[in-house]
Amino acid sequence: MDCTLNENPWGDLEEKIRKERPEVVGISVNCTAFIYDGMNAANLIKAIHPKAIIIMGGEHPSFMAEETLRDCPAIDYICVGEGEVTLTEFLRALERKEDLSKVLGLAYLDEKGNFVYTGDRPFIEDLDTLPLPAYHLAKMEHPYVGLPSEGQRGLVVNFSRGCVWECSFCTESAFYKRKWRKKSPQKIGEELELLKEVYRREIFYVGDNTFNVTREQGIGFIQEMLKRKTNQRFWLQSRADLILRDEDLLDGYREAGVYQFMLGLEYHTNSVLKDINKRHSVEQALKAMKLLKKHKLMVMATLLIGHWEETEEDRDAFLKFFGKYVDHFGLNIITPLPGTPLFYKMKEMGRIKDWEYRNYDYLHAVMPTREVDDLEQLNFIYKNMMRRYYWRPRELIKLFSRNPILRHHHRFYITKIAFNIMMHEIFGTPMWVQPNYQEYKDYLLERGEALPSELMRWAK
Ligand code: B12
Ligand code: SF4
Repeated sequence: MDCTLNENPWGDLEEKIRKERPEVVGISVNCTAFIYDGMNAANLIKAIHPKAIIIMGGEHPSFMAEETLRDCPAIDYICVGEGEVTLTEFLRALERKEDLSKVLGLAYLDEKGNFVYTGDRPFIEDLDTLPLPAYHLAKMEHPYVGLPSEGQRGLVVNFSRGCVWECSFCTESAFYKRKWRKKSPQKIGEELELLKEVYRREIFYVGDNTFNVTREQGIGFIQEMLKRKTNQRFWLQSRADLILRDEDLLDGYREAGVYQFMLGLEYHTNSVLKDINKRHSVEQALKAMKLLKKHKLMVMATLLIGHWEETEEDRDAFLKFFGKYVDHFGLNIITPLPGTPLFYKMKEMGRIKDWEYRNYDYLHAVMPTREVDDLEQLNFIYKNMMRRYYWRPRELIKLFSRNPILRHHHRFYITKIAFNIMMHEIFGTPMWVQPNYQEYKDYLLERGEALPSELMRWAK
């Protein structure tokens, strides 16, 4: 059940649990910002069906297993790390009433309330051994199961896991312990062909942290797509230094259907890049952007502002630098996401000012800078940078670009995302949820005495 697709998520969840009385419920929480909703869901499930065994997985609970278990006693187990094998063994052990402490990758509190971690689950070495994602179980025709900027023809797919670099703010290299594993180009081709034939999907955001960690993976992908001629389009994620390394493959990528590379370029000064352990230079970033343009590939940059030493002049230079080359960008505020090296360092230095995890979504400042101590002021500065970027004539012209992808993206960004952010700021409308989304506490109020009163006390 993907609650983000349900117009009445809390009610639908309650109804499903009451009807199906499941023995085990798995809850997925990837974003730190959503951890409280995961806890609310666990409390609701436990209250209406106390026999249900609840296991939670995903990045945030993996990193903060003990904290999560103590904050929400309704959660019985946490799957730490990759889920496929751990969950299978967990269910098998439950069924056979075997000792769960022998199942690697589990965290729980024992009868005395002591925290138990059963040990690291080894990573799945060969991702080809996994079955295809169960697309037939997903609501593929739902309007939200698409690519926001590309609609129903679009989809997010995943062909590798992890990354071998170690940027200080990055949860994924921490989650996958700097290990990179991939599906073979042939398996990728099979999946894409199925998506074309059965689900009519033609355009993909490949959510891999770093698509081309090895040249071979890029070459294999290009060959496979040229061979299959499925005529699909791709937006890949990579790094500036890898674009330079694989310059000779860029035309091949384009011919294979790639229309855009998203690069984590982050900032325009080498001192900040060094500080966040990015391991590429500003010069490399500039060269990579120019190369992509030369090979008629679009440049999307993900960027990070809000660094400790940052000044107003830095922000001006930042906008000038990136505004010149990128087709579009994802502007984020540096966030000490639990589990990252940045989190532990900032915590130790006492720089984290806001511990409300709902704000850990890259859109809210939770740490001050040397110059600006007030987080609200930083949030204002951030929004102002967005405005300054998007209201330039150069960007507004893109609303009418002849490139349909760029045109759609800008129209989507300005009418939907920017509008949602504005509504969030003015009216406090929650983000990332359905337009008629009901807050959990409002749902409890509406249900009144039909639900146990403790739920309101535990609600987060
Ligand atoms: C695709 C994606 C999106 C898509 C989502 C589209 C969709 N509906 O699928 C879009 C672009 C919309 C998006 C938006 C956002 N995203 Co996003 N996204 C991703 C991305 C790239 C891939 C997710 C994925 O499919 N992973 C592949 C699967 C296999 O891995 P997994 O989900 O971790 O699951 C495994 C384990 O965690 C575990 N597991 C997970 N759940 C469970 C449950 C149980 C019961 C068990 C046993 C195990 C288990 O088992 C799984 C298999 O091994 C990840 C980065 C990444 N590579 O994971 C970021 C990521 C999840 N996103 C992130 C963020 C911050 C956001 C936004 C808040 C950003 C923003 N400010 O706009 C929004 C939130 C929107 C929303 N409502 O979710 C962060 C979260 C970081 C954090 N700790 O908070 C991530 C990790 C990227 C990052 N490091 O910045 N995102
Ligand atoms: S290169 Fe990207 S995915 Fe890899 S560690 Fe850095 S931010 Fe994370």
